[in-house]
Amino acid sequence: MNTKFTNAIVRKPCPAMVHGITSADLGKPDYALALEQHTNYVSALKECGLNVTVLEALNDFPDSTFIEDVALCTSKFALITNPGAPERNLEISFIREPLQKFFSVIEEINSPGTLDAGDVMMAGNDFYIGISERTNHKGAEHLINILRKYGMIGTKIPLSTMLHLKTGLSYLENNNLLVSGEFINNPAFDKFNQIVVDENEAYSANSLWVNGKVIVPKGHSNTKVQIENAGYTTIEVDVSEFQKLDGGLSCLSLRF
Ligand code: CIR
Repeated sequence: MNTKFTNAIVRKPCPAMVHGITSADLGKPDYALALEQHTNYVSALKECGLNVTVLEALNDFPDSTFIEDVALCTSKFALITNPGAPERNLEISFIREPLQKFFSVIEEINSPGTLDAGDVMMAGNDFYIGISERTNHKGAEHLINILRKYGMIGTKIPLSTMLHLKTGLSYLENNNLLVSGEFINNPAFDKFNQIVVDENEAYSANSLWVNGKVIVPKGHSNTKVQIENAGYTTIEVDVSEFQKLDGGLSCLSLRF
């Protein structure tokens, strides 16, 4: 099955993003620069052929621009998650309506299960689900049961240091997987052709395949060259202000 995306949903960053959750120690984001970078990110998605719906900023939710965490979009259904960080949990109230424009079936994860979709990596009909500080076993098992209804498979991957599964892994289609840190040599990923990300470019393990092109965070030339050597065209986008909040390229959109 060849994946092809036609749409993306993004949410503009809000001024309160400077108070977002972070472990990065890279300083506070510059809001004006973040807005500019977000615009460039949207342009890159359009360059990959996507129609992009840009949702208004949610001023009460500093991390709401990381829209990937609140929903999972598959070829058969959309799912509203139950984010594991209490200060982010209510972001889900604002995603149902935009999803309803595109999906007739919307599933959801309920408490006590928690799930951030940054912990979910789709590889065709196989979904890998990180067990993290945000996603618990109950949330992952609930998702696995939902996937099964649609003929899809979910596998749990326990995390030890990463925030989210996709902090350290990106599926580039064609059986190619970008891997870093704790995921290197994990037997769960043996079947993939692995592109191992240099430790000093670890942030670029979150790169983004969209319709044959790969968006790479600016300043990670080694990863960029490795991805190009694997046969992809790359697009560089600077997302430094989002990195300051532990967010990467995939976190900034839903693609389907
Ligand atoms: C958070 O801690 O929730 C945000 N500051 C960053 C979320 C990044 N999202 C992702 O990796 N999918």
